Amino acid sequence: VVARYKKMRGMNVLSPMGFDSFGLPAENAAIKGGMHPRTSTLNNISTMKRQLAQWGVEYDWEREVVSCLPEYYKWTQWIFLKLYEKGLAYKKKAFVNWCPSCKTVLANEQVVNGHCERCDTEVTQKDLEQWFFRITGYAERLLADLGKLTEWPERVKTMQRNWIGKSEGVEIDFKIDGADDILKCFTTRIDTIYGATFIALAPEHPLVNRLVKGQKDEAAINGAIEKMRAESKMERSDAAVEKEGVFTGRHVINPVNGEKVPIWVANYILMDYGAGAIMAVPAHDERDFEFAKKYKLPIKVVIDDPKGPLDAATMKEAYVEEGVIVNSGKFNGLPSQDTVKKIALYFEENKFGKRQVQYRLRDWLISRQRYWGAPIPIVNCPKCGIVPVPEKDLPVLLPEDVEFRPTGESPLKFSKEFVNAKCPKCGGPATRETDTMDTFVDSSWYFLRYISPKSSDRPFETELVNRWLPVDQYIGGIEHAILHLLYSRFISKFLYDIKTISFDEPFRNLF
Ligand code: ANZ
Ligand code: ZN
Repeated sequence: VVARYKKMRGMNVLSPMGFDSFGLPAENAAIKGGMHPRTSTLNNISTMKRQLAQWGVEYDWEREVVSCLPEYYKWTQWIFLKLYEKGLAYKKKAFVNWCPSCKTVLANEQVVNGHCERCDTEVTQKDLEQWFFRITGYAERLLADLGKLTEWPERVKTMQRNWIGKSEGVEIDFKIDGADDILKCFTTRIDTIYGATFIALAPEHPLVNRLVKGQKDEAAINGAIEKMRAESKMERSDAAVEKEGVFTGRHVINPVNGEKVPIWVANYILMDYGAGAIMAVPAHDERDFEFAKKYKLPIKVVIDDPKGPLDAATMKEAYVEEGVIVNSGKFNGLPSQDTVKKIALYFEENKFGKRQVQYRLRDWLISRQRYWGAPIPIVNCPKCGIVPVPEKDLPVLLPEDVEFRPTGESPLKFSKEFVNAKCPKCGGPATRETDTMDTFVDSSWYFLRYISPKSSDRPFETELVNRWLPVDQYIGGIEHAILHLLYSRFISKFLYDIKTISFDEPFRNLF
């Protein structure tokens, strides 16, 4: 409708259509139908094209893009290589989301309330070596540039803002009593430092073992910690879940008053946020309050309600609002909100810690142990290590004759012909990377390909792309808010940075 209207107004309209056709949905459908994903995908494409033609939808079919064909995914692999070249694609071992039904890892963005975005199975954690894109390096720009997107729905921008989750606070260096170690804690409420009555560490915190070693009930403490480690991340981040913890027998020194503060390990502290350790202020934080009540830890009021003083002995819940600072030495009487910065500076001057910005956003996990995707263009050489496939050797073709049913390992692993390769660097025998890329990588740049869908020597024609794009009118569902719409913004910014396009936001108007 929009395209037709604009055309009738005499505008130059480019209205293309294409098929984002790699990935789990297409592959799962093929398995269900007992067909090869290629056959079933191409069949579906021709059915859809016939239907669209019958409706009389005016698309420019000369510009059709099909992401599962080599002439397209060659360039998806090219983008991977460019990211690798700039240090923005890397491999690391980490606890990652695993869907036991789809038998593959998932990106954080593909886990919805702890369940797989595709099949709704509960996601578990697995310690695996995987490929990531360093989207966190773009966190600040992805956040700040939301301000440029004046024609985007507020709701989508809010979802992206929350997903990126910027927090400004202080990383405190606590000295551990009777040791040389420093324990770092991240807080957004440094104004409550005098109210810290215990420290809480994530059960996975690297200092835990050293702290507990030699304590008289070491075995019991370790048992309790093991139990917490076994709880799922999903459970542990749920505010409603029962708080569990154990005292390590050790203390830190609070730098502002020299007080000894006991160190606990607690299930509600997550290792992959902030420092994986907190100063707990039960009087002013709900979770800390619940924990302190359960384990009979002291509660100390340091922010008073302007409506009347608080009494730690009778408080029924934490007071989490702003107020007047009390019981806090030289900061007494100051308004809590305006004093955060002052105390942060005081910490920096005295080398008690430093101001820090944290993001919730994590790097984008892009490798999948599934068949129907673009192979990651990497060769592993016993001599040279990880070696990128040279651009001239692209595409790395997806083999057609493999058993593609998911087993938990990439089906490409079982194709000798695919796996065995020559190292591009030393020419010696090597093996190919067998994971495929997340289908959201394919769709993070397709709008650029519409401009010159048949270019065979480059992903897109920069000059034409700069003339037509950013997209004037983009239409899509809310389910893409923190997936496709975030990934496309990231990849556009990257392509802008390597000077292949002249704009760094891909979609002007979003409906
Ligand atoms: C002391 C404090 C006092 C806090 C207070 C809050 C209220 P956001 O806004 O999400 O960044 N925190 C820090 N790291 C954590 C982790 N790894 N796992 C669980 N909780 C963590 O929240 C920052 C606050 O969340 C931090 O500030 C810390 O608790 C907690 F009255 O520190 B606060
Ligand atoms: Zn699944």
